[in-house]
Amino acid sequence: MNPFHDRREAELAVLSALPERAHDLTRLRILADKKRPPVVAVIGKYNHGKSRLLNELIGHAAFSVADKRETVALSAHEHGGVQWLDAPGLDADVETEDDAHALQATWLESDIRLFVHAAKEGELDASERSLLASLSSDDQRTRRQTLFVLSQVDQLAHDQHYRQVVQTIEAQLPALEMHTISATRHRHGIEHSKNLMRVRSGIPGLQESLERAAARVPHARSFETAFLVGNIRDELQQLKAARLALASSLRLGQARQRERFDQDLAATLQKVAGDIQAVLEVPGPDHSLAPDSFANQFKVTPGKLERNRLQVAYSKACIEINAILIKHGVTELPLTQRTAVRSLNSIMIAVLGVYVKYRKDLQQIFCEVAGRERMEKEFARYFEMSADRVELSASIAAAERDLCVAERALEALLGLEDPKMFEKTV
Ligand SMILES: Nc1nc2c(ncn2[C@@H]2O[C@H](COP(=O)(O)OP(=O)(O)O)[C@@H](O)[C@H]2O)c(=O)[nH]1
Ligand SMILES: [Mg+2]
Repeated sequence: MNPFHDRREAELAVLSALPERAHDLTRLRILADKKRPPVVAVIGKYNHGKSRLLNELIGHAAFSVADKRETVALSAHEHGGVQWLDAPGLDADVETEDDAHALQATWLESDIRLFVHAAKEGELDASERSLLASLSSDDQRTRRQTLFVLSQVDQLAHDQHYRQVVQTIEAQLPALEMHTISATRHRHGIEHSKNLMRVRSGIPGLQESLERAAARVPHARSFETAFLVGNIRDELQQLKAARLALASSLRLGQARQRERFDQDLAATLQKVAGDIQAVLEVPGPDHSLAPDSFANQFKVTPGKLERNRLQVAYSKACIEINAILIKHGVTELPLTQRTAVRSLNSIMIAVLGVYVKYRKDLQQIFCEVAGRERMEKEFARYFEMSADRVELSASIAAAERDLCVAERALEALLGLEDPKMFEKTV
């Protein structure tokens, strides 16, 4: 059962794990459209004869041809079972947002790219070479196809000049076959029924190459789909592994920290119990229980001495326990428990209270099992509420959320690989 409603939802799930894959996800959506005809797009600088070439290939003036910058956005025309895309020229000096959009759309939508360069311009410039290199490496990656077209060859009057330009450019091309064409000759050949001229215009040959390329498109699309999905899956699996490792190491750290705290606390409480026991196990009567009289107000009495001894033992125990708390970062009461009386805002007071202790109290608190267990429980509770521990828990929660995002993206990818999953709901 696919947990995603539709393709968009699955895409968003992948996107939230890999936002930089937006382009690939859009491309995958385009590839999933089985009814889409092969898409041929022209790419090249403006005024190099792209629009006119398309018109000659289609057989009528579907796209506007001009000496100035004409095509501003991407325009499309369907003919002969092929979708033809005309894009504005690429020119670094007049680069506009339209150009960027058109180039982006060309990259997204095209199965076959016709890279057009006018012969009269001579060699390829740096931007053309770099674009050709990207196209050709993309061809290798995705099995899309780029054809290189040297256009307007009628403008090179001398054969020697023509051969020189062809040679120069061939040396610049990254393993691409070159199609030399002239739209003018093609038109002339047709209009004046000069078949040889028509054939020699190079356009019929280009048409044949395009037909062969179009026949390869279904296979290329399956390949590209599998390639992109595989690529995204690899990345998601790595992401998932990294996030799993982070979450587990944080959780392990959290458990170890708690273990060390519990051990330190238990050892300290045991030592304190021993010390208190020794203080309590003195022979003779318990003078601390004898109340002071008004007459003895300023005298040292056995009762006062004993209560003093107990108080010192109690304070010593508190100081020892407090040292362990501080060592483990338990330094302050949580905000919600603080009072206006600063001196009372200590965890020791919150757990043990402020009253003077008698032997019975010290016995219960420090030496009896129930008392020890109560302290362990209470101090551990404050440990978990300490700032570092709270922050650590929050990091673990975030890491676990991130892990879920990666896991959900992997699940969503199954739907993107097999578009049938969404067919019922679309
Ligand atoms: N001589 C000659 N001119 C051409 C050829 N192809 C296009 N042109 C001219 O070059 C100019 C620009 O053509 P266009 O197709 O609009 O170029 P784009 O900007 O790349 O689309 C127009 O004046 C076309 O008539 C050709 O094969 N030979
Ligand atoms: Mg144009």
